[in-house]
Amino acid sequence: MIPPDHPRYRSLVIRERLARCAREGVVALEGLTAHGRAEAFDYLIGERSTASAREAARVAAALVYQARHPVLSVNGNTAALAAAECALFQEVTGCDIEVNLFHRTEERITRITRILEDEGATVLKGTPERCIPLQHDRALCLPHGIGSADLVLVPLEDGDRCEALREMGRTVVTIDLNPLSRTARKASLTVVDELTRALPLIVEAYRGMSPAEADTLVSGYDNTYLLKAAIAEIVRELSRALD
Ligand code: PTJ
Repeated sequence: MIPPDHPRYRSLVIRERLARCAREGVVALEGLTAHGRAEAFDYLIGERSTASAREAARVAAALVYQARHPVLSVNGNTAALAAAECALFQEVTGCDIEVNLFHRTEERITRITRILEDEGATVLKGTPERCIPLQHDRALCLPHGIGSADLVLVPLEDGDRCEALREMGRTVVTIDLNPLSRTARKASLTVVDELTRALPLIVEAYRGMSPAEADTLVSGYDNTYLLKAAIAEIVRELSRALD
């Protein structure tokens, strides 16, 4: 039992949830190390949505707004941390949701689908095909889902699929606390923020979006500039850390 007045209460509750989800087979064991790395980066940005993250979230909303067929790709960590946020994202944007796993088993797909559906999401189903030129199981996608998406939102991604999707001409939006990760650098747009903070920011921006604002945001953004701004915010946070 974690005492609610513990100074790191939220962080400890989230760790406990991820550990339980790992025991239940929803989160891959490797997902726990991915979470640890993210926690470290979250410390560095001050555990808050920075100005550049808020700007990136508005651009993400604009890209989704303009997309013909946006798909939110969900893995084990994303389902364990943010199933409700994913369901709300779908309700507001009308996107498809597909479960796509690096450590793929049918049992994990079923469990993750159930967690999303319990929160009210509709999850695409069907027979996957090797739609992406990759050697591992992330190649397996639904032809009517990621296979035909023009935009794929890939939170907590592991790099090579992002690159392959970009080479296929798709728009890739990622949410990743690590501004230096391969995904962060290869994506069309990276929101350097914690998943459960970033998704609601994108939803909020989407709700107020107009076609003209979407045009302005999409034509004016530069992912490298946003990543450099995120790094500058980390440096500023560090320089104030012990004041
Ligand atoms: O469920 P599976 O089988 O698809 O596997 C999922 C994992 C996460 C194990 C797999 O995708 C993986 O190994 O990912 P990586 O290469 O560790 O990359 C995950 C990225 O997401 C890292 O750069 C982390 O910093 C980032 N990340 C992890 N948790 C969060 C996060 N970014 C934002 N918010 C988080 N909560």
